[in-house]
Amino acid sequence: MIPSRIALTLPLAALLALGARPQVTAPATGRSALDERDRLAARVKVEFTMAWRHYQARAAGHDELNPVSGTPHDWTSPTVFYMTPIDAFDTMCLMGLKDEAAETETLLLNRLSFDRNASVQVFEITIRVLGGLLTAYQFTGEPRFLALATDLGHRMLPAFDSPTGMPYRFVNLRTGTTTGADSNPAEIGTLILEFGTLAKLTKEPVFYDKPKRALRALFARRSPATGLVGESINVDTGAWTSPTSHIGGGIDSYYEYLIKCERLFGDAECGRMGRESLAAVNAHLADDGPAGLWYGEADMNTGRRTATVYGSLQGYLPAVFVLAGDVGRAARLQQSGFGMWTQFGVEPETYNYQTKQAVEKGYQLRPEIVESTYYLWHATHDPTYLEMGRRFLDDLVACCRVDAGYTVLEDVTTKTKGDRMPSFFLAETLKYLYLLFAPETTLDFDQVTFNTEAHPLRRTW
Ligand code: DMJ
Repeated sequence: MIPSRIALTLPLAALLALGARPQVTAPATGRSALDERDRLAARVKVEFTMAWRHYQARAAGHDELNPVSGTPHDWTSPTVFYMTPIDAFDTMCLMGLKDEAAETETLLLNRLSFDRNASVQVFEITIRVLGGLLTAYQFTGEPRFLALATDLGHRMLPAFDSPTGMPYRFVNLRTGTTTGADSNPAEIGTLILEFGTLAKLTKEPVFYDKPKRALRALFARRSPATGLVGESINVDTGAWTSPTSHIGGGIDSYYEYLIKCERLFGDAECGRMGRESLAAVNAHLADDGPAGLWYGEADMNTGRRTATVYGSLQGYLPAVFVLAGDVGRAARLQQSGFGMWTQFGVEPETYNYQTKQAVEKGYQLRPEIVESTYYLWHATHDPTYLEMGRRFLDDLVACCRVDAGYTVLEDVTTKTKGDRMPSFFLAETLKYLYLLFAPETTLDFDQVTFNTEAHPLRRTW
């Protein structure tokens, strides 16, 4: 039972002064609130275990589960990466699921081998597999995880051998052949946390230097007029192939990694590039009015507004604002995102915040809004965010839970179900929900930097 409501706490009052507009009521604090958090954490753990067991029953040895049809889905055939186990492993460790973690560790150590004639997407494999292997190593101390990560890192290094230093999108793990010169800021700029950690752990600086050079090359090509970047760029020529700027998919985690690069490695140049980029974003992409704070799209060269769409991927930005020290802005943007969620009962992939209509109506079980809730909870200890998290959990159970796990929605307005449980649901969505409710001793937020797939990297070097 959720305890009785109490008056707003001081941190929230401070946020209100900054313009935040909370619409959820705060639950009680004290012993009963702690009990309630324990109960919610236990619920998340039960849901994770249920989803994992169904993956094991119907899709073991494959990348992902299609939970409605009860069939497996593979990124490559046969799978190279065992995407769900590798992505979910550190969540099991954090939840104390010892049997599941032991079984997964054995599977990964016995089966993973990267000497494959397979062309893989550098960004996805870095954030899910390299990130997962590095945290598996840091959680277990098992040197074979680091050896696998090192092998994978070496096999992906040829991706950086473009004339600009910005990586190609795809690399063949056996031959080093690269393809995909038309790339984007997210795929170019979301590599340094994982490769950089590998550099520190192996003492091979090349793993840091190459993604850092890519970040510099990308930042140098921002518009001199606005400071914004576009959404696609050719890594051979360095020319922008789309001038559309926004904070969503294709650009999103570039901003995130600039800020986190300074947090994890103490790299002040990354921090400077990150803060400059966020200032440009706030100057040209923010729409701040009576309908709340939103971030839309603009032409990178002129700053002219080209669309007023936000969406589920954009929900990471409050978390980045928290790390950058702007908690007031984070709280206001989170409130907008929460309004988008509650309008439909589950958020849509994209949403026109002027017309208040869903544009792309699907929901991919994405974690970003939960991730920002966890960061805001950590920054404010405002119980409003616990209540927000409870709402997300209830809605996920009501709308996305099926007999054999959790599924994406095709349409949040009708709640029509799709048939996929992406690996990030276990790696991120349920992990952030669990950490929101679990005792803070479960993971010391200040000692870790989450990669964009929610793998918590620690500065152990
Ligand atoms: C994840 O793979 C990562 O969070 C990535 O940064 C964005 N897309 C998905 C989750 O939505």
